[in-house]
Amino acid sequence: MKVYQTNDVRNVALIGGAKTGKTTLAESMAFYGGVISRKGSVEDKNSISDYREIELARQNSVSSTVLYSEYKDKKINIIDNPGFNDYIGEVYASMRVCETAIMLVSAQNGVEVGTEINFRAAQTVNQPLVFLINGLDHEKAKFDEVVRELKEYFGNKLIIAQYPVNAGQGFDSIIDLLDMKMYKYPKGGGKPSIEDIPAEEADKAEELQAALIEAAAEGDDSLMEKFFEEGTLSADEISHGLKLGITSCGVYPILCTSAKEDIGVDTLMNFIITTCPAPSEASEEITTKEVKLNCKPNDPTTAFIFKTSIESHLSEVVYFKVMGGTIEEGQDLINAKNESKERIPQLLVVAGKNREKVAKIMAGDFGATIKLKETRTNDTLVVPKSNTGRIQPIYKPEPIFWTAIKAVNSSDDEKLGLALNEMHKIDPTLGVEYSRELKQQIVSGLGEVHINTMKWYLANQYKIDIELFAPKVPYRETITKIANASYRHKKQSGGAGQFGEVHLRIQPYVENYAKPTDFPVRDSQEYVLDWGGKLIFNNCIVGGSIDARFLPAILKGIMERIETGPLTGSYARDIVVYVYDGKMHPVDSNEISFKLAGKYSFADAFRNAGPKIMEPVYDVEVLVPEELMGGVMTDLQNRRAIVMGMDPDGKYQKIRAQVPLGEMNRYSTTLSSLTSGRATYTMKFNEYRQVPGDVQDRLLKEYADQQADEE
Ligand SMILES: Nc1nc2c(ncn2[C@@H]2O[C@H](COP(=O)(O)OP(=O)(O)OP(=O)(O)O)[C@@H](O)[C@H]2O)c(=O)[nH]1
Ligand SMILES: [Mg+2]
Repeated sequence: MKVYQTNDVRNVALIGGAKTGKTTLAESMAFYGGVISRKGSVEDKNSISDYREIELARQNSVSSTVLYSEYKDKKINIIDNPGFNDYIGEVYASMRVCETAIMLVSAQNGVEVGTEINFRAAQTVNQPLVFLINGLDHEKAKFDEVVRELKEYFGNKLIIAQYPVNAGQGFDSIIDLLDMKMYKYPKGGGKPSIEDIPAEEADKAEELQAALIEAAAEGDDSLMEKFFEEGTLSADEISHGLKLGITSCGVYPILCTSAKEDIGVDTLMNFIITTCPAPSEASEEITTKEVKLNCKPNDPTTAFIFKTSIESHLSEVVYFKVMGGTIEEGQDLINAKNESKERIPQLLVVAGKNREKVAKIMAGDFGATIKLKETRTNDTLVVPKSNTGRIQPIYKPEPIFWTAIKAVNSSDDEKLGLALNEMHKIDPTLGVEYSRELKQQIVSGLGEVHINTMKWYLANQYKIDIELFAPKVPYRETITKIANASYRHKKQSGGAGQFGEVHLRIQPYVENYAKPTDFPVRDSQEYVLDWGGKLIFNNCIVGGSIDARFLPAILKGIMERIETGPLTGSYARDIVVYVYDGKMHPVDSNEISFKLAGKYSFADAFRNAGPKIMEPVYDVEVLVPEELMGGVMTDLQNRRAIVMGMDPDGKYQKIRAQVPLGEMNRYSTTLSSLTSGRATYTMKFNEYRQVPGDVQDRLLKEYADQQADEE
């Protein structure tokens, strides 16, 4: 494989809604560039991009694929992304390393859910974008209408740079507004013939070009001046202006293709190499050690790992972008995270399922290697002795779906743990966590389909049968009124005896709670509990009824009890305890006796202090198209939500609500079916609140039934 120089590389991410033709386009680009000798297809299950078993079975992309094409002595690295929402983590990873994202839009369907979601993702990370209307050979293709819709949704930064002459069946010609030529493609694909614009298209082409030139000149004063003086700009000048506009996210050019018929693929690649920013033209990277990198060969050598995958016969493959300097086979590097050594055993250039060796990879370009010891996605490799710091990590979307998981056969438990960890390394958006409190293994992800994909891998690749079920809710318990209790622990049959008696009072903890007046508080200690809330422990002993040395034992007894509240076995919180009296025995009193007396007197008092269950309440923000708001609101109200407000956001409304966690199980799936996938949401813990009476009754009954089952 040839070594490409920095300026001869372009990196593009193919993004967009599901089934808009990303994989087909990637195949067509690779074929056109001669990287593959035969064009495969998604249907025939022989594309270089959708090659994984799960992708062949489902006929859609499930993870991103790295490949490339060659055009006019330049290398175009391509990352083909899955379109389905739940895989948006892959889109973020590819945008992290590609200077331009190409957003495919179906010429038949126009703006779809996936278009909106990918656009929002691009905006989140300030990603330069080009729109590509694909499928223009389709009998229902409609270019002008789709452009209108795109502008309506995404604003006036969109500008036509190419348009189809005869969209629909028989589509074969594109007018390029940069060089004002018509590209006519032979049937069955191949090189287009370049022709003058036909007379009947001249007016339209000129009008559209004028708008394009204006957009191109916008970001550059000298171009603007020239445009005013001469009334026009050359193709190179338009290209230069557009490049500035693309890089600053000020312009989104619109291009057109039929990936299936290989029409416009040549003009697209030409646009990429002339008008999309080169790696060194994109905004600079600043490492955690404030080192600035501009994808220059003489920058300090730095490689950022943007993807890890497991390939059956190669074990782990890591994909990286060289952010500065050059990387050679056999080179010794260190991981900037912990300075552990890594040697690059093989340097590979990947095109989907195919790999080739290469001697050297220059700044700006992508490569892959295998058998690294502990370097994975989001890590940075740098040269030994001068740790120039880590590259900013990939944007990580928050999980919206949680489930508890366990192996059907407990003999698979350990295997399941290892498999989940491995899957998390490959896909950081798949969260894996063991909750000690709930005693459940919890996995989280970006939707139910994401979790089902994990299930598929566990069943088919790891051969583990699993069960998924709703995670438990981490309830808390507290009290609502003051109660006193006392307990005498006494054991005096044979051997050394045991004796301890404790009198205590408990009171709800709130800020500025009222102190008692009937006994003095001699010493007060405040404990912030690991599970939230507080315990205040007061020594109010007068006259030495209990020795000070027994107080820690009493506290210990209370702490044991507070971990398993009497109502539902959940942690208790927000309680003030006053130990105000008790009794000792001159011989038999010891720590264990006072621990038990503390524990049981506390439990007694708790039962009489109006105990209440508290539930975690989350701040939930739902972004929903205005016209679908009604259904979403009704559903939220059925979940005991308190709606805090609504803010308009373009064509959307942002609903802010507070919702108990117990009501949020599988919310992403319900929201998706209520809105055909057009709404998104985030949730963040806010606070614990007491549950309403009917909910408390239900929970008490559930816990009692569960205790009875266990006995
Ligand atoms: N008529 C027509 N069909 C196309 C075109 N591009 C893709 N298709 C078809 O559309 C379907 C989806 O194509 P893919 O390439 O798998 O789409 P994708 O965007 O990669 O899909 P996901 O990865 O699942 O999001 C396939 O049946 C393709 O043959 C096109 O330009 N014209
Ligand atoms: Mg695909």
